Amino acid sequence: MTPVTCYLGLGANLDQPADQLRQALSALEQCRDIQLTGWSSFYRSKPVGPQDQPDYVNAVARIDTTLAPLALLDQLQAIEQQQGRVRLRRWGERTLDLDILLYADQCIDLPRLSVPHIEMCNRLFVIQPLVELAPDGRLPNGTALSSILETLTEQDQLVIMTTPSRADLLSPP
Ligand code: PH2
Ligand code: MG
Ligand code: MG
Repeated sequence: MTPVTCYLGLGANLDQPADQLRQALSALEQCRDIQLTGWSSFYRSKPVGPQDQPDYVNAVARIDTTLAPLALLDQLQAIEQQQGRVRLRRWGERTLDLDILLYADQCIDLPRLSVPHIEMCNRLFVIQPLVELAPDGRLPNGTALSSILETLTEQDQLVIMTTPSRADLLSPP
């Protein structure tokens, strides 16, 4: 299979969340069937959903992969488990969340997987890093990602954090 380009959402708010994201990038880089071709800045964001939980760290990664969508999802869930994923409640705190945002220009509607990610267009913490990484990107229906960003101005601003370089992925912090 020829590799396709995908965008992944990364989020964490437990157990040193920035380090959870750094470790997740490192794990992606080490997958045989995945090439990590870039990632956005790390952003600190206020929780969407229950407010009695810590702030999140969010980012978006770009990969090229030969994995089919569900095989990619299996791989991402394996990384979540390796990093001891804890998920206490819906919209609640978690050690690591890896979501497939975009898979080439495909629309996927399966019980386990909806792509484009169902909530992404409503969430500044997804769209801002995504536009940073893919300023000219579009949804499969042709909508420009930058035009979605303009609709999310009323949400709490994100704070840019220190972001690992490729060299940082290999060495512990
Ligand atoms: N993830 C959630 C619920 N709320 N809020 C922010 N800011 N970032 C997230 O990644 C997030 C959230 C559950 O997936
Ligand atoms: Mg999520
Ligand atoms: Mg998820």
